Amino acid sequence: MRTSFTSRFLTAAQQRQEVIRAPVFHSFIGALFSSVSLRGLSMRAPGCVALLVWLLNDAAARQFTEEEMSGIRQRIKSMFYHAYNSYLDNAFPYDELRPLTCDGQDTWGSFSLTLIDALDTLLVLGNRTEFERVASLLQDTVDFDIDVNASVFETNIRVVGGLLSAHLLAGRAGMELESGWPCSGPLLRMAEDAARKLLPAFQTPTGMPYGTVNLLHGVSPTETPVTCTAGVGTFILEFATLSRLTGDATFENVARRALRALWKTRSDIGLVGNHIDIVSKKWVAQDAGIGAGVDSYFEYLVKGAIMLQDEELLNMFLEYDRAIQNYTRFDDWYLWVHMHKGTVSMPVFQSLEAFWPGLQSLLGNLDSAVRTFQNYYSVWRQFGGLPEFYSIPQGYTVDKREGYPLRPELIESAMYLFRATGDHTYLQLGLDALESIERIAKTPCGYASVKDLRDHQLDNRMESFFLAETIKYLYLLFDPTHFLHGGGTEGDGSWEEGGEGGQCVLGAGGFIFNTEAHPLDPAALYCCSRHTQDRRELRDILINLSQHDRQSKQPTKETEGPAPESIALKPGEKKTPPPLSCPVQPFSARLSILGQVFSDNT
Ligand code: DMJ
Repeated sequence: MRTSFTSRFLTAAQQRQEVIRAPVFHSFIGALFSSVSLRGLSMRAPGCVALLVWLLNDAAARQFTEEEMSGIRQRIKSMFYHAYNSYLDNAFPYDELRPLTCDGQDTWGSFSLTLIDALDTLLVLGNRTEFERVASLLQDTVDFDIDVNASVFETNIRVVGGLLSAHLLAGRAGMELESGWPCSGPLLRMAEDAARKLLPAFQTPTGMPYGTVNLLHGVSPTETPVTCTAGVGTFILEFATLSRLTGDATFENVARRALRALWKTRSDIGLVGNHIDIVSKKWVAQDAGIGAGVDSYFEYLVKGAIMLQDEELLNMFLEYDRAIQNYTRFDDWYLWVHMHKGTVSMPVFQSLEAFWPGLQSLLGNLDSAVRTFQNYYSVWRQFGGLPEFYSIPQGYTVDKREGYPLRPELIESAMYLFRATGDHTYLQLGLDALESIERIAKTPCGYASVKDLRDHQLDNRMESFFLAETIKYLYLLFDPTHFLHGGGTEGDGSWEEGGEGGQCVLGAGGFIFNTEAHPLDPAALYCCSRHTQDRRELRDILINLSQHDRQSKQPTKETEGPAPESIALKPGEKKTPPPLSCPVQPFSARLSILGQVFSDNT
């Protein structure tokens, strides 16, 4: 069976050039909600895969009652609190808990990463009081003015994403909100503060960012220009959210510039590699695939398209997807191929790739998503977890990549597919995951990464994504009427009001999860953009009026424009709010400010 798979994908590789790449036109809405699978069934394995799918479906014949699901939700909560309390007791204010030695360590920075990453999970589990306590604890204790070299990518998805999400959920948590929320607020200011520290990384000739930045001093002169693809293309969700909430376009602009620069580097056959030199634009690692180093780039094109209703991002993804389906997909597995030649370079499934069926289901490509999920689920069942790398022809783990660091991706896909199909197979995976993790990874002090799935050796590490993502997706899988699923139509998903005079209807358009599972609310972006637009119009009026006033009083150098503003702040410098910073001022109040300007000048 293994040999036959190898020969099948080699044959398929030879046949690849004969695959008809039909030009397909999709309207924006149509593309989001209809299937755009571009390959025929010709390469799918007939017998063995069909049997496997049948067997797995048969296993899924088991139906979960509401009572069982509620019991499982309680078990997931206990899992969360075992890990969370242990982090607080033994590791805070360090970034992470070390679950074997029962202490803490800084890993991705020095900003209590686990607490920031876990904050919105508290609310997802319904713990408003602890959410509120931690939100204010973080405001008092976390400082981003630190001499630390931090990953631009990780700081963005975990810290900026976590704070933005907590900011947007603060209303639902019943916290006291400052006037102007959701377009202003202390957690939003923290997110902006952290993101501003990342901006120096984007000041490159191409606009593609460096991988690491010192939070106090900016990019080191010795910093390597080589970074991974996901490190360039995983900013649009957080940065567009920041820009649209605060009215400062800088963040969205740098994220878009990086995306456009990366898009231009794709190969003639429409693929991108794994690592790129962001100064010379040369591809340093030329393996193309959907896993480590690339994964969230594709995720952000799709989710960015949905959150921002952005056709440019969607079209980029659809073009990549055509090439991915043509060159990398074999029997609903996705392999690694050479980005220029399309020849197979690594017939390996990586656990990070397990987000793909969920992403495909967002695009409406359900059939293919279901089949790919079944492939990945078969690996889970073989090992009781997903090894980092799995050799598809050999049907076994890859040397030195046998670990399972409690990643969320397969559970994440199960959540999307259960929402899309209602098939209880996905609940079964959830229960398997819960039981495996309890059995293999639980320690008296938390949950430990599995170093080797073959003998269940453990590593002294509990990554922050275990609380931010793995447990959150697991809980949401078993809570189909949770407000994060409902978009205001199901369960307790009642809409929430915010903004001036309650004019923002929040949560109405559903939520988009960033790649660290932090939910973002597109309705808030829309609402605050409207206020920003009003504010800009008002500012333009004021500038015109004051220029007119100055010109009439003294002759000036007419051609002199405003000094170009640096996008980054100097160390220790704080951003001063623009003179008209209240985002939700009623129009009548703005008129009175206008009146004030007149009266001051007269
Ligand atoms: C998370 O930090 C994010 O999901 C990221 O995109 C990929 N890796 C981990 C989880 O596995």
